[in-house]
Amino acid sequence: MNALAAGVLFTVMLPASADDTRNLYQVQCASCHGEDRLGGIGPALLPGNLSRLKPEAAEAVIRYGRAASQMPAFGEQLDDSQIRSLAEWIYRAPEVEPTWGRDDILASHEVSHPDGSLPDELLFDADPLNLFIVVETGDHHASLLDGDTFERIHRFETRYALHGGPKYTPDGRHVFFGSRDGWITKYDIYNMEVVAEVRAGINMRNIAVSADGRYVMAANYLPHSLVLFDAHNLDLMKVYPAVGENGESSRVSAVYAAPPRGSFIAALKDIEEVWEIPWPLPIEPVVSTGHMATPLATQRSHDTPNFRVRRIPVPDYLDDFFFDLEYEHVIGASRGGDSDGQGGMVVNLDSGDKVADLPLEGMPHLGSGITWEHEGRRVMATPHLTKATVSIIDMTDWTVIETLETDGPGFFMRSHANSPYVWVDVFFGPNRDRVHVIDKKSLAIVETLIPEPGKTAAHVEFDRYGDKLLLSLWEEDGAVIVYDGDTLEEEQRIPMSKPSGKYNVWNKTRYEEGTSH
Ligand code: DHE
Repeated sequence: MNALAAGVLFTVMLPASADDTRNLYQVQCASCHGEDRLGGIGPALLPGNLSRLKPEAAEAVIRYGRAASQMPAFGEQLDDSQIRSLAEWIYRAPEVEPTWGRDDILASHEVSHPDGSLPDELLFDADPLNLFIVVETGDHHASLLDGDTFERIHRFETRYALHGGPKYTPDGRHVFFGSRDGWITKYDIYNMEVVAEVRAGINMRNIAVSADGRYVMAANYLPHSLVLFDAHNLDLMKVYPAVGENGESSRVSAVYAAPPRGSFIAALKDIEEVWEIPWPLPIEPVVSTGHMATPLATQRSHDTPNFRVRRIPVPDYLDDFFFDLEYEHVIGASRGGDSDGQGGMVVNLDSGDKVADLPLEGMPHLGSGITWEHEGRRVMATPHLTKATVSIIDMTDWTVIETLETDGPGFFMRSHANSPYVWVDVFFGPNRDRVHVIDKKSLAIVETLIPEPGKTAAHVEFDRYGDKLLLSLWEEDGAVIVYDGDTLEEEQRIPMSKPSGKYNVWNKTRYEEGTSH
């Protein structure tokens, strides 16, 4: 071996020093995971957040990237020793243990327009129940669109890296945004003003708003907590440390409002428990369409005091989940910690019993599942994050009745009660520019659209009538495309900066079939 080759070999084998690794982390990882590993667009990289990920699996994620996330593969850029040292680095205890408690939350709280201080009339002329909010992740803005004309009414700056669906109050006047770095922003749509903000955590998953619009719950990865706010001015009400019956603490996978139960439902990522937290029931139902028509007060099936946690033990961790229309069952999937999903299960939320296993390989993305009536039975469909299929499940007996082959793994599915079609994107792989249209009757793919060759097309949302729909060209110089829901013809393009999710006020506040809740 010549000296040069020996030198190269020596360099490769030499373990990186702490300073090298610190620098490497700052150059390669910090822009997404935060300079202090506290999270940003990517999750926090601290021992408490990595308890379900083995160090070998962390190396594999650095080398090959992570499916269904923005985490790219570094195998081409970094050599083995660099990857190993980075993987070791992220399991080291941080120099200063990050905390975000009551005092930090209170200190971050700002109310620019106290509840009731702004006029009650809209400042623009549009149907307030057919508006869309479009989140533009490219330059951290949101656009307010008229759902009848598709004119942009307003464009405004948001917090950095919003994630998950913004949540509306039932009257559609206010919307709450959640950012990955823990900020909750309350925005008055009628007056087009931010009215209050608070930081609930360091690394937040999502937020939920109670069906009466009076409470906001935030789910955090870091710290391990749920945080309850009064929705009027985002005043802090309660911090729930996410600690299981066994004393171990956990990240919170996500929290959702379950209107027919009058409660928040949260799944814990590192503990085999689901939590139910009831809010005080109003006398009358707030929303009176579809499955929401039954008076709420008659529906609570247990007597847990308001805002107290009811623990529901489950047979596996729940990373991703979905509910049936009555919110009687949670349909959950564990991602197995090491990235490949093992399948799903159905758990009765009252008894806590597992009622079915779902044979769904390839990481079903249940969070974007949707349901519709098919031949007198309710079915649900879910894309898979690591497999080019869509699974359709009969919700009466939980059997898989159809598996559709797609052009690549998908992320989001969407429909509307008035639409004959279901839309599913191809989010991963070489066919990211394609979107499939599935016929709800024949359960077959009837059309594959390529709105712009080579550009990612993803995430659909219908208008309140199910007539038109919006599709994102998910690029920095992207656009939202308006389609006719029946002819599937493109009608209009509205330029946007990496538009991600789109959220129609009517569909969200009425918990319309076919959309995310
Ligand atoms: Fe999301 C919703 C979890 C990665 C864009 N995503 C959600 C929700 C959860 C979730 C639990 C429901 C929250 C809600 O609406 O209240 N997302 C996860 C993950 O675990 C995952 C796979 C890894 C992670 O890093 O968190 C993940 N998500 C992404 C992305 O990489 C996406 C494509 C880009 C981004 O902005 O980070 C992304 N997620 C979205 C969007 C929604 C969402 C646009 C809302 C969809 C809707 O229609 O309601």
